[in-house]
Amino acid sequence: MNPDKLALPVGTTLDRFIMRKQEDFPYATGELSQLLRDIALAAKIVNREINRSGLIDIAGAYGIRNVQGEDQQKLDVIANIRFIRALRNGGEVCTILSEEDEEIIQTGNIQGKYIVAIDPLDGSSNIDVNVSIGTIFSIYRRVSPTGRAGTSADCLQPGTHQVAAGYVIYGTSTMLVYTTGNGVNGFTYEPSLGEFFLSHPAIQVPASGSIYSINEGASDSFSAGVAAFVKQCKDADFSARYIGSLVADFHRNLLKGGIYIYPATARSPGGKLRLMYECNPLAFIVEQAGGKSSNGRQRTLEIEPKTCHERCPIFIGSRELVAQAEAFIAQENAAGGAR
Ligand code: AHM
Ligand code: MG
Repeated sequence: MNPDKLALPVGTTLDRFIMRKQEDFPYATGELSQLLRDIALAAKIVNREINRSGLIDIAGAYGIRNVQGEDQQKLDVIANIRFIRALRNGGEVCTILSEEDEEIIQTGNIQGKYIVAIDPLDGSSNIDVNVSIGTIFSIYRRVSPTGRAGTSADCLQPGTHQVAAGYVIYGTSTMLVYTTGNGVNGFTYEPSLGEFFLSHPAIQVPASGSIYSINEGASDSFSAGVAAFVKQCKDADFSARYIGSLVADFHRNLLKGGIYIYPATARSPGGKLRLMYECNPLAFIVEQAGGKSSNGRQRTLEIEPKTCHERCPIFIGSRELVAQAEAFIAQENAAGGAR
């Protein structure tokens, strides 16, 4: 009997996939590959901790106190610690920009060539109610010389300079999706083997779609262009889908086609989402998948960042829908600005 029929192959692991991709570049040193593996390792640990999130609230039952007798910290803080530790131990990253830390973090790896911007646990207000959450990351090559600490200039590069970006979605299953600028691939975590396996090769976002994702609770303060675009979506019988967890909303629209919008609103006049570790990584991924991302007027990846934690409006997803939203905003501008 054919042995292949007795035991089906399990598929391509993330590690093997990363190694194969590295072989495509004869001068690659393997440092970026190592960095991606470090992120995947931290993601597995965070996944384990998220899966116990209901249990660790039960005092004593599942180790609410650590060995030093300290109280368990909130999961977003734990995720931050896990990713920072993995990147520090990996040695390839000199500086980290994290949503959880006001200042940039020096890993002490002064020879490290890379910078990571990360939102360790996005949508963390959803943890308590068992809704999908995610990690978003972006990787840059440092511009300052090695041999000393990284600088804020290393962290303030436009999105076009990203060498890799990705996200992890902790959902019905856990997935890691990433790009190194040569298409987008998705990997699903197999918990019993402790491995991510290639499950979504060469992801392409549909050119159009019939899903719009925006927090319509803020509709009173939408600009005229945003309001007109949303009306068009309704007139065209689109479905409204808004989880309130960026990675989950983005991931669904990436696979099914649609548009995610977080515009300027009264409560968040400059938009809510952060350019460096929310908008830019997802913009890189969506473009690599054939989609589009903009702040309504300008391609997200071309925004020149001024501060590490700056925010921007975002319109992201299927390219035709984002282009239509931009057209409505251009009309609004021509008509004299926001209402
Ligand atoms: P966070 O970084 O504090 O978790 O906030 C980001 C989250 C996104 O995941 C989500 O898309 C958005 O905030 C939802 O905001 P709102 O509740 O204003 O619609
Ligand atoms: Mg966030």
